[in-house]
Amino acid sequence: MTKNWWQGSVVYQVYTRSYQDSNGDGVGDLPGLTQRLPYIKKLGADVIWLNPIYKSPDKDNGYDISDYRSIQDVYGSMDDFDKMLDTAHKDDLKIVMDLVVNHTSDKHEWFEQSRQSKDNSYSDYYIWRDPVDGHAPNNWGSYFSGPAWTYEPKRGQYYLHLFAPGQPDLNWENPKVRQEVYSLMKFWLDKGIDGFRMDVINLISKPAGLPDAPQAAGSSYGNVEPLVSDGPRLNEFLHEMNDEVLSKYDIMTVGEMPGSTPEDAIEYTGLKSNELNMVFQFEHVDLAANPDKRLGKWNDQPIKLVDLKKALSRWETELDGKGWNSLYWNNHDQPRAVSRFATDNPKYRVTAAKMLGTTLHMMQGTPYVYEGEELGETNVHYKSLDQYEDIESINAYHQLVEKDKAVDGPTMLKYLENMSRDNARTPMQWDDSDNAGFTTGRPWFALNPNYKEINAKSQVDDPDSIYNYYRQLISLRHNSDLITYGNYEEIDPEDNEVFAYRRHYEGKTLLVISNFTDKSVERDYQQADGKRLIGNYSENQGTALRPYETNVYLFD
Ligand code: TEU
Repeated sequence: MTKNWWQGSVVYQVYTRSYQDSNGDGVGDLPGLTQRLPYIKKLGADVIWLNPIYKSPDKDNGYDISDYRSIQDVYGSMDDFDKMLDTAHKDDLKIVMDLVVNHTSDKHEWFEQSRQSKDNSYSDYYIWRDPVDGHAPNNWGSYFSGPAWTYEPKRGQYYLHLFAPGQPDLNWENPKVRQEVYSLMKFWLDKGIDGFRMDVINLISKPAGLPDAPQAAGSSYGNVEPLVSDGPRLNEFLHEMNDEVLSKYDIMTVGEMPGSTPEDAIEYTGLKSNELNMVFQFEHVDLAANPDKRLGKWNDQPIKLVDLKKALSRWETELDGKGWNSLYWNNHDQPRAVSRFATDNPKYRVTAAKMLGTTLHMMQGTPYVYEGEELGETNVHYKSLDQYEDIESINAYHQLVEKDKAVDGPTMLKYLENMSRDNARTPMQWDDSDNAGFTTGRPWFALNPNYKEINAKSQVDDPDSIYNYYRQLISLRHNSDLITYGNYEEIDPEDNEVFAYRRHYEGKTLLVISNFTDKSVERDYQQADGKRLIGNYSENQGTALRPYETNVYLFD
């Protein structure tokens, strides 16, 4: 197995605006992140993935970029960025930036020009179509509700935006667009960054003819994802990007690929594919989608363990030796791990958070820890719409409750409580002082009130904390080729209480056993013959598994 630095690495994701404010304006910033690098280093992370910090009108918290070569004022200056990068590198921490090139902001100069007319040098940088019978060119719906087309009277045409109207899709069929993207990538790579997380990169190649999408009865629009993900020229575009840019640097790339399958991922990340290094797949986080197709991800149902095991095991086995996987429970788009996949009941939260960390970090792939996950931070459990700030959540409420009348308000609020991206975007909980030490000003977004109990200060020096348990998990990976490169063998796929699997490498075997329930259960996998490496109870009890108990055993 070819060994690359990013295969043995652990990535820590920083949502800068919610991480650490240094100047009291209530928004996290780069000098604040620089102050907190020692905390990330002590955790044991090797790489930091930064969500977008480029100039942006912030219609989608930075995923609508108006200038790719400058820093959003609220995060600081380019000098602050350079200082952060230099400090990180001195700490042997790598920095991966977020590349958002499926779309730009509608305030980007390219779009400002493109929308003026059909015959200027930027006219063809975006996806424009004539009206059909006075309406949008097809039935596509936006990921953020509403239509995926907006009419521009200056051109007498509609432009495509798979996300908000303020996020027009770039036209990747245009070679000039591709060269612009490669140029901006080189700008950042030549500054010394260590790679890119590529936002919805599998959506950049649109299907020929832009045909109508499947439309659920009662839905106002068609569901684009099956149609636009993994389009006809994606491999060609990624290959060209690799030839012209990626292959020239020793970097890490991870493609965010909603809707991709392991077969797709092997095409893009195949160890000989010369495209990307790994992907963020969505199979496990898209589980428990609402049976009512109009409601998509919005639901309040727990995920069945057998379904979770099937999704994660499929990616473990099908990529083994062929491609490389990313391992994550949550990020800035997903609810908090312990609330979603286990429990945030105070009686079990700590034990459950350690169990989830173990289950994921002992798998094959590069693990990603989302800020606060290492503390066992929980969903924020909002009860009213005006507490939310996320465009996706707010738009979904208005579309599904008021326009489509697909669900009543109280039910949709329960779905938001369970699934909203805002659960992950409350400011980082550093200590139990005002605003959890995140800011001395008014925070841009309210903190989770439980910061008094759940915060870094109470955990960093506590050997039994979730933070120090994650440190042990990361250290185990750093010192074990078995964990990093071993293959994966699931045990009892139909067991809906316990997630157990083995890893094998060069004659050694790892056995991981996790009880996903609040009950005590019995399971005998001959663990008595192994050496216990780590577990979330002070000692194991043979075949007995207490609520949310996890243990890892080595057989060598
Ligand atoms: O997310 C892409 C994406 O698919 C999300 O819409 C995700 O499916 C959904 O939010 C899950 O509930 C990326 C970024 O991670 C996200 O923050 C951006 O809003 C989006 O692209 C547009 O750039």
